[in-house]
Amino acid sequence: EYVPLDQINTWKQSQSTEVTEEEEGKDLLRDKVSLYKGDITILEVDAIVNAANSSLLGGGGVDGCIHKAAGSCLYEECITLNGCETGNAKITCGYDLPAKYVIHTVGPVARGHVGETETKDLTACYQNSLELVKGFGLRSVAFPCISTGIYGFPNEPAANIALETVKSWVKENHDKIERVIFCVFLEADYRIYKEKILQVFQDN
Ligand code: AR6
Repeated sequence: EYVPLDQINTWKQSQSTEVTEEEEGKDLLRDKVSLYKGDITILEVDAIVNAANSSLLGGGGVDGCIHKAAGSCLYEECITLNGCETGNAKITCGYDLPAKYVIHTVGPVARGHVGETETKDLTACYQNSLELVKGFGLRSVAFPCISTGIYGFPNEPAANIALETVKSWVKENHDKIERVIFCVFLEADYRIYKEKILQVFQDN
């Protein structure tokens, strides 16, 4: 029922292209990223990221799924966090989830508009979540497409921000992270990520 990390292909593994001689033995960025389509709550990773709201007390979308799968102890711990500002992130235990931790981040309410503030806030969600991963000594993390559901951030620019922000961070923190999984839920996002991940992670 659960999907362990070693069953999630890295982006390099899922590419059909052969590894060139030049690449052989090199620690490439695309060894550290995966594109996974499906339910984030079944991933057996160190942490999954929740696209929460500022109350951190649950809601619909992926937030609702995570609270349902984690059980009421997650809600009890979330009460003690006193909410979270847009762009920030807070960590809790994973409880009944296969993931050890949940990182709750609050994406911008975009309603179709991508301006400076929305871009800055969504970037901060990915950065601050990754900083928590590092701070807690975690090695694997899965992200949903933050803000692109109920909060209405357009899918393509959101994917660009997710991929570019993760790429820069992984580059700078290479030894701190083993795997970042982009967990998409919708076919439309899968197609967008599949195309862009190739461009963004093609070379180091
Ligand atoms: N696993 C992975 N991704 C999922 C899952 C799942 N089980 N379920 C939905 N998604 P959304 P937001 C995808 O709306 O836009 C909540 O009420 C979904 O298809 O969950 O940041 C919170 O409490 C979409 O691609 O989050 C907030 O009030 C992505 O997750 C508000 O919604 C994000 O969609 C946050 O809105």
